[in-house]
Amino acid sequence: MKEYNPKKIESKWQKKWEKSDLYKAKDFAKKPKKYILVEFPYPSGSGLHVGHARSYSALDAIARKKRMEGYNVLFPFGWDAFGLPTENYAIKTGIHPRQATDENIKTYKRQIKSLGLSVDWNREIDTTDPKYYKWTQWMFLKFFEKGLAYQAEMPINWCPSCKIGLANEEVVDGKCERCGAVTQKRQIRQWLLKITAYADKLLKGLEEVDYLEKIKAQQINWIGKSEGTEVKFSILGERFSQKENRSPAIVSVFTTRVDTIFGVTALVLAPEHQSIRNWELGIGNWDEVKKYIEQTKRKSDLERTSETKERTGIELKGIFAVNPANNEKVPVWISDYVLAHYGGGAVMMVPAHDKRDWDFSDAHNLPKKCVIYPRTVWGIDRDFDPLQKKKVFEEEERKIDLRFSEILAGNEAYTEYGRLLDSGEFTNLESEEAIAKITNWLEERGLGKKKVEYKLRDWIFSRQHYWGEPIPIIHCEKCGSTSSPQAVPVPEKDLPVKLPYVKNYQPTDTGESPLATIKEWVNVKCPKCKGPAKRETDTMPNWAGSSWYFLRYCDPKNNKAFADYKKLKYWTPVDLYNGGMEHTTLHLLYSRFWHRFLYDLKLVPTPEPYAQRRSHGMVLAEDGQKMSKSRGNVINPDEIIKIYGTDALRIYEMFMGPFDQAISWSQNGLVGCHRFLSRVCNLFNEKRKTAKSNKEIIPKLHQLTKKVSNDLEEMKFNTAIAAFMEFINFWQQPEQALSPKDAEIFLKLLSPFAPHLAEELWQGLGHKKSIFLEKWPKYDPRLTREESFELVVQINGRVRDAISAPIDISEEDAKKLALNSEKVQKWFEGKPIKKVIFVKNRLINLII
Ligand code: ANZ
Ligand code: ZN
Repeated sequence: MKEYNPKKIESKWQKKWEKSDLYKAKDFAKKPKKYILVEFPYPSGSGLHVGHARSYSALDAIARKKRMEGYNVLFPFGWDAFGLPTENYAIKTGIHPRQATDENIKTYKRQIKSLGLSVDWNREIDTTDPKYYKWTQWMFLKFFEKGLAYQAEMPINWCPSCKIGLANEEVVDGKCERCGAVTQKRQIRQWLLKITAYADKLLKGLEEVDYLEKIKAQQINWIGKSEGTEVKFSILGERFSQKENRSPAIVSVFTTRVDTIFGVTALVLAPEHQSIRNWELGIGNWDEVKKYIEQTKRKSDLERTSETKERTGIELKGIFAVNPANNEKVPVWISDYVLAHYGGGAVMMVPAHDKRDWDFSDAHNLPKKCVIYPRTVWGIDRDFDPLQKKKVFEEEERKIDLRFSEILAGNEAYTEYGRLLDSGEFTNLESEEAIAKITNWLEERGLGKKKVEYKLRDWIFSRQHYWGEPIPIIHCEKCGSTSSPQAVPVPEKDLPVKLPYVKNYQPTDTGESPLATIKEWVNVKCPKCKGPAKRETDTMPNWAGSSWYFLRYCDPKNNKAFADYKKLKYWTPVDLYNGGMEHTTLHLLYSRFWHRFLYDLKLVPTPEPYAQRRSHGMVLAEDGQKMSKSRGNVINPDEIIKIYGTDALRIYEMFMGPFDQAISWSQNGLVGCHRFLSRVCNLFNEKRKTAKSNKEIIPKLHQLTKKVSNDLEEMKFNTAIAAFMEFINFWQQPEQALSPKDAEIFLKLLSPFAPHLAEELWQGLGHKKSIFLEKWPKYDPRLTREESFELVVQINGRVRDAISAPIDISEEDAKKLALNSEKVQKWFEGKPIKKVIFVKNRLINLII
């Protein structure tokens, strides 16, 4: 190729690669397997976006390298195609979701192919294909069989103006995303999957996998395991006691700080607390209370627990609670900062030691009682030198006393552990010990017990929409089991329950799915008693199909099972899974749960689905904003490819910044990458005939090999590409030359990043077979030792400069070098150096 012209070569190679099935993953091949997975996209009407191209290009580069390293690589692709956007599009345009989906998939597939990804298209899947969702339904029935799919009354977001149920993501700031009306909560009967039964397994499993730390941390927080104490408060009231034979009502609270129980000043209930209705007669200000309960319904949990919001609440007049630790009577309040679905929906209020309680008490002029004395030096370290101890103690005591007086004066909440004050027989104990002892004490008296709580809630699995997998259940008046009255599973032989064709996808104004209006579909015979029965009309959420799609890639055409166990055994777990951070607590957690359930049924070979999880940052528009249709700042990869070619787009997407960080698009950056490829092309034209590489360039080539190999392993794509650019600058000098064999090494290294150009130049060197059938280059470690490194210079432990220094530089020389730097000098102002800390080949720290 004379001049770099991507248009001439890219589609040519894409066609050749596809024809020769170059990227086919072979079941049971002798080579070691590598399963590399990118999250499959939702084929929306707006087409592919350069954000998609970032992770796809990067993971493709890894897949290509792994093949060249001798792995049997599975790098599949598919479509997560059920869901609301398509349904909404259908409502707007009258185009059937099936037709819209097919068209969108076609566009996406063309676009993804134009990225030159090394995908094995034989394994393509589509979650809306009945042959696929048959198995999603089948798995749902397994959950049902095991009692992990159940029905309950749950609130949905209801838009009173559009008259439809909204998904959480369609509610923005408490308002309907489409019309802006304030949404309400409506109770309807829904299906749930009992993910909470797997809370502990999901936590434990994290220990076995290699996920980014921030991903693990988010899942751990989301599951929110909390160990504490359940404490029972009895509720009394004048009007209660007048009724004969009425045992006092009991309210259980959950606390992680039972050591503060002697500081309780009130009992606070969530407005939704079940007991409140039973006390209507006993509550003096019922009307006011009722009003507050109504108001709460409109708020989201996020609003309710926000640190900054005003602490509202109402006292329940006429009743009070008894603190089981000291039999003290305390008032009972309701407040929306107490959540209904956690810890029994009630808290014991300890304002002196809890920030939220503190704010609440401040807002309502309630008393605060301090019962935890801040930790003293004695409490922490018992074997101090007595003289020292006295001095430090006096010093500390003064500080602590100061703080303590603040706490006592009601100016500050002390929320840490300490020593108990005014706590009856537990006074003077340390918090840790007190928690254990008070819990025991309560337990012996039947007033409380140890308890573990989780933040994780069961997964609401119903959607009142059309474009989803029908839930394969038939409701029969006569049949059903006691746990799920009247719900009869569709027999396996009748799966899939296909989505019927409809003309109108508009949700009904009862909140039911549009399927409810299709009488011929809804009315069926009960599979058990053959009596008249009705189909379930809710569909599954779009998280259903994506919970197991990686299994289907292992055996996509199987019609006897969701996948053959032996194939699963060969391919799973996924070795590397890349996806968005926004999926950490949804898809990633759901699919781990789903997989662990299948594992417990011995249907899959490993407990965890993904051995490694990594995540990419978003690509923002040039102005730093999120790309979106409404802002008109979306960049379409088609346009880029047309002008600059796929390889330039790929290189730029990987070069733009550290892979896990969000980054703004830069047209200049893209142009620079195109120029880089032209230079590579020119170099191959100009320097083609050299027989021998010169001495200087050989170590550079080995260093490049090492850098690119390691950086790809660590997903540092940007620094790998920077190394190519540096190498090219060197090679470009007139006196530098690479032999054909060495130039081939360069091409092999470049091939995962710019596959089309690499293949073209490779075959230009006279090769008949693809470069992707070559072995990944090795380097000689003796040649890769750098001659210089970045010496970090610190002053008093703070980094002030970094200077290039020869490897193995001595402390003396390093010091000289550091003192020569202007940046360093300006920190001295004539002060002498007291001490030097020197870490060889790393840093020098000057203490002044
Ligand atoms: C008394 C107390 C005193 C508390 C103190 C803390 C400090 P985690 O770690 O999140 O489990 N709590 C319990 N149920 C609640 C609910 N439904 N809504 C809002 N808050 C609730 O936190 C447990 C603590 O959160 C519990 O311990 C309770 O406040 C509060 F000095 O009880 B604590
Ligand atoms: Zn029946």
